Amino acid sequence: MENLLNNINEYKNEIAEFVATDANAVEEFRIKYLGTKGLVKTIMGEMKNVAPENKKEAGQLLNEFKVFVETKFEELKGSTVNGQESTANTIDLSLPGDTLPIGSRHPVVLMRNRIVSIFQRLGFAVADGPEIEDDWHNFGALNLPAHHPARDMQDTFYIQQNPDWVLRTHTSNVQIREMEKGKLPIRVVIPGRVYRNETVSARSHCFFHQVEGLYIDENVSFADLKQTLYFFVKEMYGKDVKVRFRPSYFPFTEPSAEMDVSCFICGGSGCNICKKTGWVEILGCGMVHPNVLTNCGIDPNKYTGFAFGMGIERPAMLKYGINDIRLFSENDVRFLKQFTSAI
Ligand code: 2U9
Repeated sequence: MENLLNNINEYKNEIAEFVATDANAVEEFRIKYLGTKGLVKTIMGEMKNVAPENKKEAGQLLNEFKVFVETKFEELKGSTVNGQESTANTIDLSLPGDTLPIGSRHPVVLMRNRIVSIFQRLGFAVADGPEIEDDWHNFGALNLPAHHPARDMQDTFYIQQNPDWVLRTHTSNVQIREMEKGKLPIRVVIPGRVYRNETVSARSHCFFHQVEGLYIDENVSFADLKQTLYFFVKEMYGKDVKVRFRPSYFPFTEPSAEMDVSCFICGGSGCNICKKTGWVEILGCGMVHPNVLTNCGIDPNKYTGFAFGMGIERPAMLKYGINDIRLFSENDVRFLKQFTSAI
């Protein structure tokens, strides 16, 4: 037992000092110490000569020795790669790592977030719904029955497999779905992508983004609509901006209006953006048509509501000086990385 202990300690010193300069030396180490005729196996064989009362202690010693040799072997393997001295021990772990490129938000997302957060502060919730929609939710319920001439205002993409399905032409389908839930009052904004079968050019695209809003409760009036949109405009375009409403027509609202703001580029004196008028159109709005309420199971004698809708691309183009709407969907990193913001 004494002998075994001394021998093991000697071997340990020898092994600790072993240096491998290449893969061959590592293999030599393995054969010499861990191979079938290696030292570990040989010493294990000596166990039969150990007195029974020492067997337990000797077994522990041998196991520790085996782990010691195996650990050393792993170290040697790690320090040489394909016969070359590895760089594993020469890497300076305190050096800073490679920096990851930082992404940026898409300008449509930046503008969407700005618009939505203003309405959120007024208590509007955000709602979402399908982009592939049936005829009823995109048209019928919105007071646009089949063959209504106003359907032509929105060139529609139809789904070939099912003539009842369309790519939604506005996010109003989500308002309809919210109203059908039958839970009142409703105060929601719906940002989302919409599709129109239009020729793609620098000024218009076959898909774009909108934010629409809907507020339905007892006693909601046109004055509430105006006040809400005044607040939005002041937050969005600044305290000094002027606002005007023009009467308009939408099948789903009555009365309907369009809202202009004094040109935030030239301040109203006239430029290319406002086509020398001093005004820029920013949204459409109106009181929800009683037929639309009835279509969704809401009593128009008890409830009234207002709705509004605005595009996102146009204000984003004005804000960021983007002159071609197609840039939004080309995903050119040189374009995208120009927009950095915390929101
Ligand atoms: C329901 C009832 C009424 C949403 C409205 C507009 C007027 C409008 C356009 C602005 C620019 C679309 O992106 S755009 O081309 N929208 O002018 N949208 S009222 O009215 C609704 C919506 C849902 C149930």
